[in-house]
Amino acid sequence: MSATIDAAQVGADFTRTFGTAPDGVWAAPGRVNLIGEHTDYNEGFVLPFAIDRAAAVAIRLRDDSTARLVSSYGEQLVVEVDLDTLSHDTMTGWTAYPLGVVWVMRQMGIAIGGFDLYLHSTVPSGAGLSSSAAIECAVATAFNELENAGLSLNELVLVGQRAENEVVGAPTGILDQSASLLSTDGHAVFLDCRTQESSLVPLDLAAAGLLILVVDTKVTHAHATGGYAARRASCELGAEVLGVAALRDIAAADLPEAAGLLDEETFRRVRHIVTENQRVLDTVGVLGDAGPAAIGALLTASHASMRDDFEISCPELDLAVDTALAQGALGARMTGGGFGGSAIALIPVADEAAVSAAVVRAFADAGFTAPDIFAVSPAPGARKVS
Ligand code: GAF
Repeated sequence: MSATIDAAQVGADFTRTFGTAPDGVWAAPGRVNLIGEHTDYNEGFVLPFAIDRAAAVAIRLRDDSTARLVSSYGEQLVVEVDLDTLSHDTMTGWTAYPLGVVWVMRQMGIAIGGFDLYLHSTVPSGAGLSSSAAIECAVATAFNELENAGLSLNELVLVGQRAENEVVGAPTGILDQSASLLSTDGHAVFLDCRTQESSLVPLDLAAAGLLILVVDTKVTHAHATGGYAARRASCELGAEVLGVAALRDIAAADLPEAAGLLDEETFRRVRHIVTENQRVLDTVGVLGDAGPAAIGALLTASHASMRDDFEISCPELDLAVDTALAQGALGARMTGGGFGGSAIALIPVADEAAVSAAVVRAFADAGFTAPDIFAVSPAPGARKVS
């Protein structure tokens, strides 16, 4: 599957499916989070960038209240619903992402009527690269424009997050939607998740002779269940016991005292968030001073913190990171929510083949499913593409 979205093809697939041309095609990218994991819902800092893999939706408005949705994935069955009967707890499968966004926007008073929608995505699902946020942001961007809703990018971020929280049922933060909506080519997005203030940080990997390799371990995860929610609950407990609004308010200097107030496990969860916030700030500083070649140690320290303190890594992610480092990566870490998904490695361009081969070999030797490995670079955010 080609990673690049072919807007004309998506439009043609819409026309073939529904018999008329779409009103437009909108695309929104997946993301790699360079650093700052699980800090978003603790009102802290993150530093993601959009990748050149995206979800694209072709949409045509109808003059009734029917929505018909088709995805290029699988059997291409038409899912048909009456928007007037839509309820936040009845949407299932992939259509929960586009319909969730429509439900939230209608809740906000935006008069979205019936529509036909065709989805094509090149963001692998379950790989920790925000395939769901990519769909949400493409759909939110489309209806913001089609209905002249006038929502700002930060408001669209919150639309996507509400769809994820209230419809899909995943208690996620604003990292993924912010990356998908706020990114521009060649930059990472430095975001303060408390205020939603953001700035663009130049990330010219090629000029430094570097690239970021993604290792999709093929261990899939879902944030609506299990570990993600448990980590969030631990963080909330930590903040409550420490008497702060969010763990953002705890500084490294507070950790010795926190250790005496928290049970051992909650303390390690808190320590990850506190040190990870500092690593994001440090990474932004180092990028501005010495450039990307100097951030490797921060990335690797972030992985160790997620593996040992936050306990969201898995053997496949650890093997990807360790193998890349042994093969000369400047830094490596898992990216995204964890419990599977992808690792990233910052490597010299010349080492791409050797690092990839070493990781493939290590996975085979360990008896793991073969990983998917590809290079990414900072790409533009959500936009109309046709
Ligand atoms: C997932 C969530 F959707 C984000 O909000 C964020 O918490 C991330 O995991 C971990 O940093 O991608």
